[in-house]
Order: sequence, then structure tokens, then C-alpha cells
Amino acid sequence: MKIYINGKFYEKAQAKVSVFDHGLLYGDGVFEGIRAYNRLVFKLKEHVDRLFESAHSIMLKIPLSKEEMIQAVLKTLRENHLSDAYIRLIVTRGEGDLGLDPRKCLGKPTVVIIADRIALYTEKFYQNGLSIITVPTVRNLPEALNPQIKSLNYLNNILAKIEAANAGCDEAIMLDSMGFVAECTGDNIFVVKNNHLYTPPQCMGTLRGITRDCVLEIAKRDKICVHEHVITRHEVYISDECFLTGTAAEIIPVVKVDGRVIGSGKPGKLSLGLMKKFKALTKKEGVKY
Ligand code: PXG
Repeated sequence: MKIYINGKFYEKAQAKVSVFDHGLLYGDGVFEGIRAYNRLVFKLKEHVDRLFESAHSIMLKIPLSKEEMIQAVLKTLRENHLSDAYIRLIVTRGEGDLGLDPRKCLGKPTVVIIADRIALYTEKFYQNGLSIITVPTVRNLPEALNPQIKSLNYLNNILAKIEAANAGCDEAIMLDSMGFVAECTGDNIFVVKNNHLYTPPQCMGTLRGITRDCVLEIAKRDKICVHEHVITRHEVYISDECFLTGTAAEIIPVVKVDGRVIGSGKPGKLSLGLMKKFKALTKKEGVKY
């Protein structure tokens, strides 16, 4: 495996950054998770745009242009001879001292690109659906650390994941500070009721997921009525279908929430249709390498 660090490639065992890097010391940095299918990088521009937006918001100047970043991703994929891959793009504030002041980070951010494989869930979960739970840890408040920023500080989501695992569940629903459904630890959430599709709006402690946007687009094209609307837990419980979306998990059905069986208890028709259409899109759309 060849890992990109600041313009050079290193073998996995040699791919290291300083223990003084503020990405490690404070989670001071941003990241993206991107997928490539069949030598096509899916939604590469959208991911790079979001990376630059996250960086801009935390006043982190990425030392590459967007085009240079795109080329670096493509080069990393070529170096690793992977036709299907999961790409992790990381930009940290760089090396500083033991104080948190980012001005002491010498103005040299660390850029890392890893191309590997990922399988969050086995095939059986895509066929049978997940059992998930609402957890006590709420999603970060937008006025504290806005969930639109894909920062390296993911402790909010990791705490929720621990709570789900402690309860023997596969994923966690995180509420926003008002008690509405926000999202899961690394996925957006959708429900289906009477053939209408609902997902929480991005303003309520919810990341505007790129897979989420893609599903909304497919659904609109299919003349499915879509609503970006606040959702309560009750609305999830009484939904006909539920599924999660994310780059890593793709589209995965949910069949049980907080002990309540969703719909028939099996992945729903609309969910399965969207999964099929999403898969077809990933096979033909993307940036070639
Ligand atoms: N919400 C959150 C909080 C995320 O971190 C998504 C939604 C889905 O967004 P995209 O753009 O990928 O459709 C994410 C992205 C993991 C993992 O291991 C998940 C993400 C990032 C890194 C790791 O589950 N999620």
C-alpha cells in the first residue's frame, strides 16, 4: 500500500506524521471519505468541494488547489492499482507545539491520502436490514461545532457508536438538541411513509451527505415525492421503510428501531429500488483514473 503524505508516497509502515501534529493533539483538521468503483471516482468534485468548505470554515488553508487535490487523489489510486477503493482524504493543521494555538503550526498543514478497501457491513445486513437504537448523546450543536464541518474531531459520533454497541445494536440514531432525529453516526437517515420519502433538513444538526443528495436526486427523477423535513422518533417508528445513506455504508435498510419493527420487518420495496439505482449510477458515473 502506498500512502500520500504532503506530495510523497510512503509504504504503510513508513507512513507517519509527527506526534506534535495538531490533527492528533486536538483533532484540528478536516477529512473526507470517497469511493471509487470500477476505476471511476464517484462524486469526486463534490467531496473535494466539501473538504475545502470544511477547511475554510475552520480557517485552515489547504496547501493545494482543488484541481491539485483531485490529481493527488487520482495519482494515489493509480499508485495502489485499486479498481474499487475507499479513499480517506485528511488535512490537519500540521505540526505545532503543545498549546492549542493554531498560529503556532508553522502554516504547514499535513495532507494525507489513503486508498484502501472498506466494508462496514457484511452482505447479510444489506439483505436483512439493520437493527438500530436512539442514543442519549445528541449530535453536536450547529452553534458549537457545526455538523457540516467534517472535522477530525469525531468523538461526538464515536460516543454514540459506543452507546449503540453497548446496547447490542448496529447503528445509532442521534437526535439534535431539540429532540428531532438528526442522523446516524456516519450516515444520513431516510424514512418512507405512503410512498413519500422523508429526510431531516441539513440545518438541524445533520451533515449534508453526498449520498443523501444523490438519493434525493434519483428519487426526484423517479417522481417520488421527497421532503426535507424534521422527523421525530415517532415518525420513524410508524414509517413503512427506513434506510441509511453514506459513502462507506452506501444505502443500507433498517428494519428495527428502538425495538419497534419497521413496516414488514424486511427491507422495503422503495429502499431496494433506490439501492439498485444507486448501484447502477456508481458503475457509470465518476472521474476516470
Ligand atoms: N453523517 C455523518 C455524521 C457522516 O460522517 C455521512 C452522514 C454521510 O455522508 P456522505 O457524504 O458520505 O454520504 C457521514 C459520512 C464510518 C464513516 O466509518 C462514515 C463517514 C465518514 C467516515 C467514516 O462509518 N461518514
